[in-house]
Amino acid sequence: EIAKLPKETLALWEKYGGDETDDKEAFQKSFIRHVTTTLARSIYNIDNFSAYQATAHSVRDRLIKRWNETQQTHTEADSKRVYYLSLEFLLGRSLDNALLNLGLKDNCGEGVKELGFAMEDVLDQEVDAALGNGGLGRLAACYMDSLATLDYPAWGYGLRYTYGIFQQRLKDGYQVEFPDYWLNFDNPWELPRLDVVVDVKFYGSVNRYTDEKGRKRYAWEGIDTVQSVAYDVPIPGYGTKNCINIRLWSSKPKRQFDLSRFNEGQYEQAVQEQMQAENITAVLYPNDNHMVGKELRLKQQYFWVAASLFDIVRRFKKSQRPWSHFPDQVAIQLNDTHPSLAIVELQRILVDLEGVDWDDAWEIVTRTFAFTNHTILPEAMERWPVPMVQYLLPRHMQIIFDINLFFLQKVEKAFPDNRDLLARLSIIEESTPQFVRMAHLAVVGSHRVNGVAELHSELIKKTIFKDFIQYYGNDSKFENKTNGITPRRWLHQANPKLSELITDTLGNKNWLKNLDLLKGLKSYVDNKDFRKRWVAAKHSNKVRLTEYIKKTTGIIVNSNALFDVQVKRIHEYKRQFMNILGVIHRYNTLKKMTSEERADVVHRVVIFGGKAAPGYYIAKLVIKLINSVAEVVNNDNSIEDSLKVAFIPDYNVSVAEIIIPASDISQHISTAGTEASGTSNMKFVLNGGLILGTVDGANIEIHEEIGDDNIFMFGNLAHQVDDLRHAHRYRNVPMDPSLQAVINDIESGQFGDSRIFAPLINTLTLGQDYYLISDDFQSYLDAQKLVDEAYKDKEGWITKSILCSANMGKFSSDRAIQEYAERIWNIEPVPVVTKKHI
Ligand code: F55
Repeated sequence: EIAKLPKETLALWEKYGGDETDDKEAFQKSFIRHVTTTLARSIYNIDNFSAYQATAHSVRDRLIKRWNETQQTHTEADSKRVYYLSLEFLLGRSLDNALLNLGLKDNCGEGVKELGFAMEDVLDQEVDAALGNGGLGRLAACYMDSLATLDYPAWGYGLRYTYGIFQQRLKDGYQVEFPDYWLNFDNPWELPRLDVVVDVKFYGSVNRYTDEKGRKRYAWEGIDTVQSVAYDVPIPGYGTKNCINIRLWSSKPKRQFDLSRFNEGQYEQAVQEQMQAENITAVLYPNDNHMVGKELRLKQQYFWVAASLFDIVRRFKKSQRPWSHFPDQVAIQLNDTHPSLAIVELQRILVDLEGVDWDDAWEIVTRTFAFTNHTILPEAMERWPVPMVQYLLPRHMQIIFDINLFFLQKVEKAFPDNRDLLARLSIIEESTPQFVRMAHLAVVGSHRVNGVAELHSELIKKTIFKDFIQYYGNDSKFENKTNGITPRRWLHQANPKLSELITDTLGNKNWLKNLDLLKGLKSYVDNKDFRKRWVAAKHSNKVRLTEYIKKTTGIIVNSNALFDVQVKRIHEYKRQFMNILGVIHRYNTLKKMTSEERADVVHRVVIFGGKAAPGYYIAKLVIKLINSVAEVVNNDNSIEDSLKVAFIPDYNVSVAEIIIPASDISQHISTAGTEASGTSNMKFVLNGGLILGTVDGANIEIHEEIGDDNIFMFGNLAHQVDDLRHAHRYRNVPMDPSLQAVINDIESGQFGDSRIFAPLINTLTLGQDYYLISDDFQSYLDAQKLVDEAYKDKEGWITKSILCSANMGKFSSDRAIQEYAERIWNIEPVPVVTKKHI
């Protein structure tokens, strides 16, 4: 109680609190203080890494102040909050982003320079926070940036993995994985909240009893308790004081040791319990778009969901409102099905612990949750064996059965005697053993379900959720929310030259908060000086990438060549295989040409990057093939540097920031209907790179925004896929002749021992070409030809590049978040008022 403090005490707080101002001198003072106290070093032994740490800690001090003010403001306002539950937050580096968003960049840059360091080198010391696989995790990070920037009272909840996504190295052209022990050198971007601890139970049994009102009640007696400790990651908004929080949970044993066992000399068992608890948040599962049914993964999910809901409910209870107000105070967004147990956990809290009647509780639950689907690939659908759920979470399993029963009873009423419909809609798959279909649970437990691009949102209604449409109707529950990306990181930070040009041209930085303003660039498309600076920015990004390629692969490429990029997780549906097959076709075409003929062709550098899941054999073979082709092509002097191939190792957020601004063409060539949205496609085009893509995901909407002249689209359409697959399965479809020629080249040993690649080639033959490479190959080669032709017209290409960027306003994550806020969460911004330091 501040009011009860003596005047003198208050005066001291006012006098000495909050001296971390934003001017250069104050920054330098804190830098030196952190070198000497936090790091226990001095001017005599400080290197770039210490300079990074001192800078980071100085920025952290200022972040924490804003974070505190934000939390106080939100507590006082006590308005509705949104909670974004995501098992992955792929944040990347934080220092540059914090400097930019706090408006400290210039003062800090100068301050650091005067103290003897180059800011670029300092920024380069930071290790990525890589707590995610790919698109889904990076989307969560972009959304947190926009939530903060738009002043929304929002929280993220996730897990603090000790090991993020593995580091990728290459040996003999093969991927090898190394652990990503990112916390090795302390993490200045987290605030350990060792006092915020939640007990999470597992296993045990369920007891039935009659309560004082004579109602049948159930109580779960868990036997294995693990502690969940909060680590808070502040996320500053751009051009606002708002600084929101991502709360990451870390597991630790409830008791340090089982002392009785320890005393009995059973040291190993005593330590084992401790290790099992710590195991829960040890490692991020490295699969994207693929489900692995390991019990530890299910434990991760419940551990995270239980701690997060305890926290959310505790916060709600402070305001002493009735439970019926819960959905007016709390919106919870489920990032894919990974947190679907939250639906069950909230129902359990309300019914078992708070004594709310089942139907009232279920109304509260369904009004609270909304669910985002990111894929329709069958192998990615989460299904958990009923016996596993029963053993780990016996009460939750009962509740799932009850949720299902009451749901199916309603369906039965609407569609009497339609048993097939009931079976198809059921949350339980009636196989042996039975499975819990997490996507069905998420749909039934949410008031809104959204896909992540227009085509994808239509497809989910026709495929995986078709039967739900029959029951709920077409327009009630299912919506589209096309993904977005934050222009702060993906243009301003990653491409400072282009950003500066845009700001100079438009006269201010307002475009960073309102990306639609980029269309103002269109009137400069013929301005000579503007075009010159545009090209110069692109070229300097290509030079930067050229140096990076040399440093990481030893391959020397020409920065004047066309840079053709495909960087994303390696997956059969994304068809990096088709890309490298196209490269082989190009190579052998070039080899057949005379020197004079070759003088006319556009020189290309084909750049690949991306990780394969460690257990994904075919994806790993694709990496090997790319490197084998690169080896041959790059060392063949006969083609006179007209083609180079580079696989950049360890693709991650920071590497993306170097690659994306340097591309001329990027490839987004998934089999139509398989890539839900894609988000890097947006990043490339925003940076003035063109797309070579299929009619899939957000490519379609990008095409709509930027127009026919500025994109290269090819291939079969989503509605044709089923028929084509059917044909491959039951008829003898001859392979496309150009593709057959390329396959023959590989099999002839042109790229080394061809036996290595047999399983990969078999996917096209024995595997019935499930991803339809043969069907799209000719149209792909034709589109590549058009790219070459267009690139020869230098001036025409510059125009395309400018118009690409200028028309990308729609794909800001600010637009996406505003749509979620208005249509799904029903939340309002809460601007942060600057508090005094008391
Ligand atoms: C990770 C773990 C599991 Cl169990 C399943 C999926 C993933 C995952 O990483 N998915 C993912 O990244 N999906 C992607 O989401 C993006 C954001 O919506 C989309 O743009 C992209 O199309 C989709 O593949």
